[in-house]
Amino acid sequence: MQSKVANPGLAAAGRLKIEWAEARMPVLMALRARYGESKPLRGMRIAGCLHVTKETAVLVRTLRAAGAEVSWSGCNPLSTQDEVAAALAAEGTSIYAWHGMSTEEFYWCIDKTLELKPTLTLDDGADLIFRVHNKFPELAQGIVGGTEETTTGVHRLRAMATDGALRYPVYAVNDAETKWDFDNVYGTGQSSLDGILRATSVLVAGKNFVVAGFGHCGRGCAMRARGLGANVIVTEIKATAALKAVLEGYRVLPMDEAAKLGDIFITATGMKDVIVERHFASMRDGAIVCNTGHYDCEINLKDLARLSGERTRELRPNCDEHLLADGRRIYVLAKGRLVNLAAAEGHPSEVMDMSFANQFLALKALAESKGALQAKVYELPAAQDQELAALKLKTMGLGIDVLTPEQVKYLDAYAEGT
Ligand code: RBV
Repeated sequence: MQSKVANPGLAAAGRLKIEWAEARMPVLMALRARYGESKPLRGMRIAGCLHVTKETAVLVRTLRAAGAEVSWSGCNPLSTQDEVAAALAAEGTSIYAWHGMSTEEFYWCIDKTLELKPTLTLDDGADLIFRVHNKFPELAQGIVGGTEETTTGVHRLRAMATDGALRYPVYAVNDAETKWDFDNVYGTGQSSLDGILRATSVLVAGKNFVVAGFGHCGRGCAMRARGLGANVIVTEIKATAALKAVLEGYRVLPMDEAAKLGDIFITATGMKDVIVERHFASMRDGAIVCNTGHYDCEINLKDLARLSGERTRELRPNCDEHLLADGRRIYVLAKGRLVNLAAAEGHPSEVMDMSFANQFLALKALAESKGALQAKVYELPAAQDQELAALKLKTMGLGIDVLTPEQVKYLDAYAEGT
């Protein structure tokens, strides 16, 4: 077992964080208990590339308890929780991750995990699977399949599959209802506001809060910002999404207009160049700008550096001030990287519980697939969502109703109308 972390001495603190998460992830813990004996992942070697957080540690422990050998890296240079990485290394997981790494180190870490010669890959943003395809294609033949955690990654993998470039089957974990309709909305909503608050401590009430993109993540951010009393403005490129935002009661504007009004901006689009030079040029003094999309390309920081002549200072942790020629100040949080993971702790454990239960079951399905799957992007079975949601409700002490046989008959009846 090999690893490289920031400070192995942080392991004890990391264990406490993981313990806190385990107490809030009952569904994943139930899977650990259920499969700890039968070990359906025995013989599997899993290379994972996903934010090294306390919740991810609960997943890693569960994969190992089910018999897998694991080698891990983070999927973002700023999202690793160093205590957690130290704790995982101390208990024998091969892990290469530390907070604040360079891009070069980021890829070095991924390449180290591939030395395991994985039979399964787990991605968040598809960087690992791209690495296999582009740099180590010879590894693909030994890989049974992979999983992908996030919207951006699934989008790209689907494009690869359409082009016939994908070499092995991938489960789109993101597309499970118990993932996207919870993690992306409530997880992103809460953790993004959490990141903004930790980095700035500003009052949100009464502020003009601009959300770029009204997908699931943007919807969560808008909802939580409104809950704190902000005037939410939404920008969109898709007519139906914009219309939904309008009917939710948000103001919808093009970014060119919103840029002049916003006090706080958050991008949640998955697209590059959402906030560029002309937007910075029209922003108010003191505007706060951040991103919660997977990649750090949504805010064009090169444009901002040009405008500020690089007159930049770190005013607070995760909060850089950029001074423009006319004296206006613009604050960028977490260097334009995922604000919820870089400036806070990522999504809360309760919501990652279901996302990572889906990850676990997807990897188990691949391990048991015995070559039955093709090199395509697959969705998880819808019935699994109902099972996971039912289990989650049970752990919350909540019950639901059951249809009577008469009602079931009524559901599909077409012989009679009114
Ligand atoms: N995400 N993980 C965490 N606490 O471990 N928080 C967020 C955590 C994942 C989330 O599932 C999302 O799809 C992805 O990070 C974006 O990179």
